[in-house]
Amino acid sequence: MTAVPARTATPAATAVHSDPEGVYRVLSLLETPCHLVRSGGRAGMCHVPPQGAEVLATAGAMPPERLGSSDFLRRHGVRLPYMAGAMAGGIAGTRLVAALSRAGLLAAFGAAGLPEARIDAALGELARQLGDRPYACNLIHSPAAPHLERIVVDLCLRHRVRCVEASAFVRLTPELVRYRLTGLRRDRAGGVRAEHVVIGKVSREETAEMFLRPAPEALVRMLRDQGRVTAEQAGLARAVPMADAVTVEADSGGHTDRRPLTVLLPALARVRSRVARQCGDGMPPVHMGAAGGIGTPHAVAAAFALGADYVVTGSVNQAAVEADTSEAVKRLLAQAGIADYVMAPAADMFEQGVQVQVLGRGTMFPARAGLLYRLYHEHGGLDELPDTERQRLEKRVLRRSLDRTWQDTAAYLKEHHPDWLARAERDPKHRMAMVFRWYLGMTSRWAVTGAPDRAGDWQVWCGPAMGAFNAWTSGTALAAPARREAAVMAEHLMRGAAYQTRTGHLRATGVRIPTAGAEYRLPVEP
Ligand code: FMN
Repeated sequence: MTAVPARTATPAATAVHSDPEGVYRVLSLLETPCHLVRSGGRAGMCHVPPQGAEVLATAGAMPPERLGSSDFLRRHGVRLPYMAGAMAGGIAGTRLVAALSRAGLLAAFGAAGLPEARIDAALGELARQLGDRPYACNLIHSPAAPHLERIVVDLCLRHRVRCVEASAFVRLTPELVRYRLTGLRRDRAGGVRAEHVVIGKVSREETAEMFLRPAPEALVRMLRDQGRVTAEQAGLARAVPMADAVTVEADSGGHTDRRPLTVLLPALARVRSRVARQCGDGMPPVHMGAAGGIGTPHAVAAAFALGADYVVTGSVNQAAVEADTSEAVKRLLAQAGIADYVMAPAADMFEQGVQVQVLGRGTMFPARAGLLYRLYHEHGGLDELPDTERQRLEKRVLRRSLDRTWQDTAAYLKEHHPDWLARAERDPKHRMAMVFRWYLGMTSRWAVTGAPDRAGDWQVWCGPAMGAFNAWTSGTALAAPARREAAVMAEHLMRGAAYQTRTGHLRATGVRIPTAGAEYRLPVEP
């Protein structure tokens, strides 16, 4: 409401726009402040108020890098506070990680479920291609097979991976602590440098807390006594939290507690404040990110409005050109709506009744996997299955005999988990679980390879973020699977979020944004 003195500005910058297209153009130039002014008797938007104009409202520049935490950008050497979370089985593979890293964004390689040789090759490839650019490798907690954590940590150390995304940890393990501690150094100023960055992914208060505190002393002592970390590293452990960042995961694709982000993020931010108070000022701050359900600019903007330092996407990246899954699955994902997801039994924790969120449209997997869990729950072993159920299983689900499935399962267990084989030979219920897990494991593989004769069995981890992304991009260039490059998707999500944030600020000061300017626009050209 003040008249501003004239500034040196181009005529284009001082042009006052009141037509919808002109207003959108001004609002969408995010790198420049914008003003609502009254000039020559009419109100409109401009970048620089013309001489004598009355300024009614102002919004500062809002480039996407201004969202979230600038400290996060520095710590991880990235351009935007945006991360692509891991996708198991190498779906988040070298192509996806490298594409995002080259665009200045952080992405985690999906090491879970891959054999050692494939992780080794992928990390070698990333180190060669990316050098010092940012990227991460997923380290997934494997309580049933702890040696898998050791393998991944050894590979990360060998290939000098500077960041791990640690997920599914219900307690801290020696391997995760070893990774963190072997990166600790004293810097020249007498402080502590943590060269092995840990990003913990959690969905509960107690697991968040363990990442927010320093490594437990008993584990640190054990690693020191075993000579797996030096005495100096053990001594420095209490000066830093276990993680540099904690990703708070709400309703997501794959393993999920399905909590709303609006509940979870503020609750875990309170835990962070409490722990920070208890640990004192010397402890470096831990960034907190938001994951789960993020597939539109509005969702990104909402996560930052809730206080997130950075955002993490997952489901939408599976549809990216660079994702290592089949083109057929990407086409299926492109058709998914916001309600096309269901929970289905998880392969890794089938017996415990753990479920994962999967695509429910275009595949029969959820129903078939549900049948397997019901049969497992109701019967003591394969021999106890009623004939009708057995036939249904063999004809419609496995499409091979139970005997043959058991033979293949036994051959696999003999090589990879001989102790599980011994138990399956003794215990018919365990044998049934192993046979059913064969199906659950194969269904992911059939999806990744796009096996056409098994299209009805494809297991595709995915959450509603995918449907939201499809609805948002409908009728635009990004609707086509071939146009969904991961970095382009990220860029539009972040620019769109900055746009929505800035128009939100203007709205909060009483400015009425015309309908044409209410939404960030995607390119529509082919
Ligand atoms: N998170 C992990 O930490 N490790 C994994 O191996 C893993 N695999 C995933 C596989 C797929 C296909 C998807 C969609 C997600 C997976 N996630 C995994 C979770 C993502 O990294 C990310 O946190 C999550 O998808 C974000 O929620 P959204 O799906 O709603 O975007």
